[in-house]
Amino acid sequence: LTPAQWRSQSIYFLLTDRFGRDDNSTTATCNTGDRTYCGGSWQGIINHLDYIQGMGFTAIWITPITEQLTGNTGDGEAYHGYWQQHIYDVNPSHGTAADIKALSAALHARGMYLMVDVVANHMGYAGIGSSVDYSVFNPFSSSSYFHSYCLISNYDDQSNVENCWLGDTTVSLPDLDTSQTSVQTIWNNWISDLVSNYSIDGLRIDTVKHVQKSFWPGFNDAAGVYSVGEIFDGDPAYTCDYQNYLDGVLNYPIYYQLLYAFQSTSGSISNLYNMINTVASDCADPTLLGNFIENHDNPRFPSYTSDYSQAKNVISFLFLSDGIPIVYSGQEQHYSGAADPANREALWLSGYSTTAELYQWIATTNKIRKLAVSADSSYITTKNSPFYQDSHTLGMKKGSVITVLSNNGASGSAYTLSLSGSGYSSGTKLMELYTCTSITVDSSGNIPVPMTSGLPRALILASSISTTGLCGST
Ligand code: ABC
Ligand code: CA
Repeated sequence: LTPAQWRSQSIYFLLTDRFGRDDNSTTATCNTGDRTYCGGSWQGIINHLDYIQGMGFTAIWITPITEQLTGNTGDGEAYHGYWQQHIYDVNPSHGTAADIKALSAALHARGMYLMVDVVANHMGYAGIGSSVDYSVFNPFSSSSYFHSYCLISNYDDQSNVENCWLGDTTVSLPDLDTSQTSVQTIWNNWISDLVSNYSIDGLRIDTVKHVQKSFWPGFNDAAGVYSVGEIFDGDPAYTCDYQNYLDGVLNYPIYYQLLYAFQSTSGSISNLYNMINTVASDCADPTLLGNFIENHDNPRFPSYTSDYSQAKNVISFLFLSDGIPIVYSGQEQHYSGAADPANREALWLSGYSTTAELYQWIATTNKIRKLAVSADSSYITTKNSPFYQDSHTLGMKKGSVITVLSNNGASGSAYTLSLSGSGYSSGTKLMELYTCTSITVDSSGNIPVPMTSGLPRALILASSISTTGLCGST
């Protein structure tokens, strides 16, 4: 799938080990603190695609499929998939190559897509970096393919970030010398074959900032599909530059400001407002970024606040601003694990509840986004523009959809917001899509938006909802 085709998709991100099991158990224990395999598998994902599609997702992103170091280290097992040793084989703990192909086929039969996480920066080794037995790797079976051992010690020094090693002294992440032509050739051939063997539609690329920028265009081209890179950094100037080398990047700059704005009722709306504009100008194409508020590396949103209204606001933002929305498995169940490894709870323990409040909120929000896409062919490439802010409220407009967010929280009172600056003229008829309330722009050109309980609102021209199935239309 091309970048242009990915723009309108929505992605459900899961750790293969933690989403679904072959036996469909909803009780198998999974103690995150153990950092060991819990029994999820590729077949287990196939078994529960209805659950994912029921929220309106059109794609899944799965953790790396390559064969990993085995055994239990002082840092646990390689259940997450980022400690690879054999890149031409798949992780037998998750199933077989045939299972991955079956997953891909099952997704495609539903009109859904497969995004796979890949790692080009490093391999994984159980032991200190000074005593790695390189013969365990396939390929890269000699030290000559790697940078010499040093742990990353200074994140402000880009050459240290690129040429020294991630990991610790218990599990090393031997750092490939990606400046070598031989290493580049192996990776480019590998990614090209991987994408075609498993009919992969897109890539999430790990540890992008740890490899020199000039490596990425060749890798992205060889993949031939949309690639979104992980640059774990909240500075838009730093992170956006990578979009000049890869189709997309994960939107860490927005992640932080979205979190800060909604983690409490006193979060800064204006910092988020400003960051929307900064990212739109610093990044080459904000509509190709990957938006998220949770992932497997950071504390889950409910570990900061248990408030459901705040959780709904951040979800609405992910779907109704520029970029591709990404929801991390468990977010829809309001899981609250904090730092790695606590944020990697098994989804099956929720019983795959489709009545969960956020499951339903995501389903509705996905419908709203799909309505916007179908009502206006330029919606998805039209830049989101924030146009209103007060100390608790943000108003933004993307194409024909106005989104109003509030950080007042669930105990916020009911009031009518007089929303100025929308550009709509007096008498324009709108529909609020979460509550199906008709609203008419007032004589001063302000929109009287009924607010309550700190919940978000989404407004569209009343005339464009027919036939969408939203708000009783048929
Ligand atoms: C394991 C254990 C942990 C234990 C750790 C030492 O070992 O599970 O409990 O604490 C994989 C596994 C992890 C595992 C690691 C290391 O490997 O999933 O469980 O941790 O063995 C990606 C993946 C991630 C994966 C790897 C490695 C990379 O998403 O799941 O981890 O393949 C850095 C990397 C980033 C990486 C992340 C985990 O570490 O850059 O690619 N993620 C600063 C740095 C970032 C750094 C981040 C976290 O800290 O700048 O580069 O990410 O360490 C903001 C700034 C940011 C700053 C943050 C903290 O503050 O703007 O720059 O990030 O304001
Ligand atoms: Ca590196």
